Amino acid sequence: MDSMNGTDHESETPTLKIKAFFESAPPLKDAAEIETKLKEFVDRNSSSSENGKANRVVCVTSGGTTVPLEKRCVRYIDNFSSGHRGSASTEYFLKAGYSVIFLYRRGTCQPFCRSLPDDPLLECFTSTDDSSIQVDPSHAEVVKRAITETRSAVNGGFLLKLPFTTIFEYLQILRMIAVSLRSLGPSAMFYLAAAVSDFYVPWESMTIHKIQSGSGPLDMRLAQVPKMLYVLRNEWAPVAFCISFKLETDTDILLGKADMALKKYKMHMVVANELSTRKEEVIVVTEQEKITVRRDTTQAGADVENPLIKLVVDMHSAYINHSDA
Ligand code: 9Z3
Repeated sequence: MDSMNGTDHESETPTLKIKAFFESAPPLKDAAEIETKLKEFVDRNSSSSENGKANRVVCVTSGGTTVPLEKRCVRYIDNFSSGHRGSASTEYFLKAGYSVIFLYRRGTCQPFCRSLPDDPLLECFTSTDDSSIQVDPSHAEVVKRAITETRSAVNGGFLLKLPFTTIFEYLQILRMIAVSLRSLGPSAMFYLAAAVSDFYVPWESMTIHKIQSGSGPLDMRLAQVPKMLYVLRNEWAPVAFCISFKLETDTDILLGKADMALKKYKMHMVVANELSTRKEEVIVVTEQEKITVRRDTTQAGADVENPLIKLVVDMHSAYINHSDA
């Protein structure tokens, strides 16, 4: 498969590359519904603050994007992410008074559901003789928390959950969110924990039907996904506070790559993490400093997202104060 229909995308600006990406992407089926939900959410958070300032709103992205190999997709390439980072962070942001747009990969970990077993329906509930359903007492507390906290956040208008599966859906919804959060100025934040594919098969060069194995080994050339961090900062939401994540498996290159992302995409903060230690520690990279954030190992069940979100909230406060001045 050839890169972007043979056009010379290396010589194009990131803006042109992203334009080509969106023009060729299959349109979202539920775009109008997402638009309505976003409008309601943003209106509510623009007008509900007591001090006349907009509420703080963060878009948390979570889970990995898929890259379909066929239009009638049987096979796809996936990026690893359980969604734990995004869902845990969402809980702490809500606790800190933020409203959250949770852009998540279908089927990955959800806020307030992290303590549920793998198969909650079968493991937490029992069907009694009179055919009513009961929660198994050993799971009652986690089930209750999952239901009450989620409903309270969603019904209160503090949590909007939007699912994606493919890279095409992810980037189109992210753009819609960014544009709709513009009116909130520096009170808006992007916390981009989703694992986003760097390579994809452009829709127009993708085969319709399932690729056949009969013709031997498969040769495939993937196009580069245009760096949406660039357009996010420069066009979609230039005033929002932006945090991206950098994931590597080789610690020797991790900080160098995080530094590069910080400068190249003008991020306010890059959270560097290594795959095997990501639940223990992360390194927050800013223009001024590098701060290692660790999970409190003396506390049972403590996670790294708790201190991380405290730091992020402080830095966002400083950013808002600086913008006001
Ligand atoms: C991360 O680095 C996240 O922290 C993890 C979280 C995906 C490792 P889990 O969901 O894991 O808790 O299991 N996310 C960003 C990964 C990524 O794709 N970053 C891009 C890159 O490294 C930049 S957008 O190039």
